[in-house]
Amino acid sequence: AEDGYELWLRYHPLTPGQAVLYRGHTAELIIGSTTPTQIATRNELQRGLSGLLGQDLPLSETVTRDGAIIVGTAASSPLIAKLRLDIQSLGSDGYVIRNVIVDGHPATAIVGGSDIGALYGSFHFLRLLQTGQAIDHLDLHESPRIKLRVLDHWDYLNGQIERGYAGASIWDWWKLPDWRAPRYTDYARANASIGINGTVLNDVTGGATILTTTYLQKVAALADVFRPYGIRVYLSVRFSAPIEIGGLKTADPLDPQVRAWWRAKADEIYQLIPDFGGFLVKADSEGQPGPQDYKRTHADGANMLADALAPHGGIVMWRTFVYSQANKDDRAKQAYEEFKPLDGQFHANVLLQTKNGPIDFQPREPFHPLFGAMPKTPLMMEFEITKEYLGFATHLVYLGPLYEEVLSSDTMERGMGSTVAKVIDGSLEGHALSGMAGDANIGADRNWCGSDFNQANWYVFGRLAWNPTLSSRAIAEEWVRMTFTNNEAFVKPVVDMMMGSREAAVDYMTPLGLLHLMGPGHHYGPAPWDASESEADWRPVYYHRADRQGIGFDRSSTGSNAVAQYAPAIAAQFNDMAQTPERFLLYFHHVPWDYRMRSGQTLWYELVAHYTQGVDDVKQMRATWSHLHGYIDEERYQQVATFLAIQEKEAQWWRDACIAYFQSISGRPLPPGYAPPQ
Ligand code: GCW
Repeated sequence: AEDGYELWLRYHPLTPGQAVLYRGHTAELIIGSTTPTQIATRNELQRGLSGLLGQDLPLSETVTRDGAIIVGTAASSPLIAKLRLDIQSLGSDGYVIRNVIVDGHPATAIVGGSDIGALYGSFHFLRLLQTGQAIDHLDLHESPRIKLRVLDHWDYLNGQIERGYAGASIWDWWKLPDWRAPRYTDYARANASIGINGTVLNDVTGGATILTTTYLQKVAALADVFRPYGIRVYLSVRFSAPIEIGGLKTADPLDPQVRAWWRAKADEIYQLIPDFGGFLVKADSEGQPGPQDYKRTHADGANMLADALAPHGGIVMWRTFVYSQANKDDRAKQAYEEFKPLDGQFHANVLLQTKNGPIDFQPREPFHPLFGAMPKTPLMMEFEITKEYLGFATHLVYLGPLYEEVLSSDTMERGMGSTVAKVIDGSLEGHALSGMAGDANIGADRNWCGSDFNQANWYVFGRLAWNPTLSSRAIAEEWVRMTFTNNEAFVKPVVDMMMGSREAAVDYMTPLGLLHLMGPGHHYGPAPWDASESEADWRPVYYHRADRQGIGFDRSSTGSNAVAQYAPAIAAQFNDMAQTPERFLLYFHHVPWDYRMRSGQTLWYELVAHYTQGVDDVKQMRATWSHLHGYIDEERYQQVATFLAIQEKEAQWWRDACIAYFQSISGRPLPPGYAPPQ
């Protein structure tokens, strides 16, 4: 049965027409099998090639015929050393895939800067076959632009997942360290296939238990499984752990005993896990403990942990998602206000992990103003892969365009072209450390992600972490071909559907720069009317600020002045209602209902039109899918069809609820021809 377990690594037989393309180039496999990574690479190639081509490739020590595939590194293989391929500049994770001649025989060389590079190259080679590309004129040179490509799991030790919509955690803490479920290896394969090289196993708001010896042994077992695939483990740590599990009276980062406790804890971890990656920290945010509890700064806290890890080569990913004082005038400003003054104070092994936008993973936000504002500090991107605000498991929303929109935004930090991608890959300011994190959507469901299409969001995250300038459309196409079929009649409409899906969700949930209209707490479905509880800044009404005159949050110089956190040229643009891109209009301005939009319509009519457009787009997605019956297996086809029906019903719910509510505030008539709820 097609339960989606294989993800994009399906390796089902190619059609005879496709297989014929590869026949002359897949005659034998020459690959070392000394190290665990080499063995993993060989196993993957054998599994992939025999699955795709329907026959096993003979292993060989030397090139004996045309069409050999030679895999390895110059250091591990004299045959490869003799090829003298220039791969130095590509670094250890990089690789070259190239057609060469060996002893008169045409061959394909997959050469890594290290064993891991060769593993990445092998996955790339398999992808070429999976996506039906020619392999007879290859000269590919690849290396990752970002150093740390990390999944953050929000998994609690009791198996629950914060914002998880795909079942329970895949980490079976009760059976670890003895039972190493085969799924852990499949997890590592899937991640390595897209270049992910780190995983934070536990939630950022969990307790300190993970740092006890008992749990560290379990963590070490997972690290052992992941190591051959180039994946390091990291842990989220609770700032007050020295109190909770260390018996100390304080967690003050400048207290010598606290510092000694963390040093000893780091030493213990590295005894068990020599290549441990480091710590992720959520501090002084949403009730979490942190250095501010002791009147210290984020830099004091991060540096203390960094110093404990530094002797072992570990790093700290310190989150900038701080969000503490309920009555600040504008939540969007807090991170910049707290962190910007600390630029230059962080030790060399600290990255500041910053969410893509200033609020919280909304369907659309402008890029976070910290990108481009802290030149002396490596900023790490945090994207949310799990669709907390985007319809959980069932809504089909491909996040590639969201990620791409943020990465290609221009911060103007050093003039035009200072994109967010260049800030986070370190190239703009010459930082050696760089990183991208994705809050994982993985759970124990058979299909890992709660829906087949959610797998694409894990995939696109990994591909963009490898190279943040890739096109999300090209990535979608790769994924569709690998996950479903190479049949063009299927690929083209499905890629188009994916590419439009995020804008559809923006339209039926939060168009024109609105955000956080979701029901508080669960974040599913519309509740723009919600003004409950005293913490006013957590409620939808606080974000949209609709009144009789208009709607939107004034962040211009007449309002909270959050615009001033951007570079001057961008601030000037966002400060001016007429120049603000309409997709961000109500994020930056409180706009009269009768304001004329670029279309010539009033804001009120335009708002209604966007909501209706969102519903129409989902109807179109459903229609597209209904024409694709028969191209893929029945199981996955039917589930997608059913989920799209749910999405259409709920898009309609969003539209009707939001328009009814906003009309009760605006008092404006509905546009002529508006179809009321059925
Ligand atoms: O988006 C919010 C989520 C919380 C999450 C928090 C964070 C891990 O609603 O569930 O907690 O962000 O990123 O810290």
